[in-house]
Amino acid sequence: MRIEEAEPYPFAVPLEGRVALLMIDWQRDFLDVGGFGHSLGNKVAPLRAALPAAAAVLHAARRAGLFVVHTLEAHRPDLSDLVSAKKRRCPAIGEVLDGQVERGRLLIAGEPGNAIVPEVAPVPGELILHKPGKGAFYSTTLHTELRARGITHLLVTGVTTEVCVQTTLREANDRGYDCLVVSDATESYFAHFKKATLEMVVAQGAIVGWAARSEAVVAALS
Ligand code: TIU
Repeated sequence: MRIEEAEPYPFAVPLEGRVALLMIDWQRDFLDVGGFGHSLGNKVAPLRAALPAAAAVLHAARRAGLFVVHTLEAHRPDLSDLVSAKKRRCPAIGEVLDGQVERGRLLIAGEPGNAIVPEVAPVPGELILHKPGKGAFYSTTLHTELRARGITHLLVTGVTTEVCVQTTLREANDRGYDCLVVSDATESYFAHFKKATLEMVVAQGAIVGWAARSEAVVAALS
């Protein structure tokens, strides 16, 4: 697989390499009005703009037989995996917002807000990983799951660009994966943070990884 149009230079997977797709935190907690992201004071609507591109890459990855991983920022109902510093700075985690009973507790596994939105919902055979941090490798089995399948390269979509996506890219990069973020399949509550993140990922000769638009990724997978 080779994505010629990638920045800062073509993203090439050698014959002995294997690619997986990471779908980061496409959960209602971040996309819905009344969810966790909204509770932090963010306008959530812009995040949905990245869903068509994320869905296109997901469908292309399935057709190509890639291993697909969906992550959720999700804490255990007893909050035993919620560090006190995170709770102190995000007190809404684990709470039910006033007047939002039907949404359940924020950022908790199994609650309505923790559902992946239908546009990119998992299908049987895809791995769903709950993560208590922003990065998908911290306190999860992701590295083990990828290594067990010989994965060397990652395509990454998700929200938000500068928080969970960037943290995961950096964690993956340090573990030896070559990563490409799909630039129109990720979004932030802050347009300038998205732009800056994509720039810093590909800077200095792909110091963290590569970026390319979904059309180029879908074409390379076809
Ligand atoms: N707040 C914010 O931008 N993001 C998060 O808290 N988590 C993820 O990015 N998934």
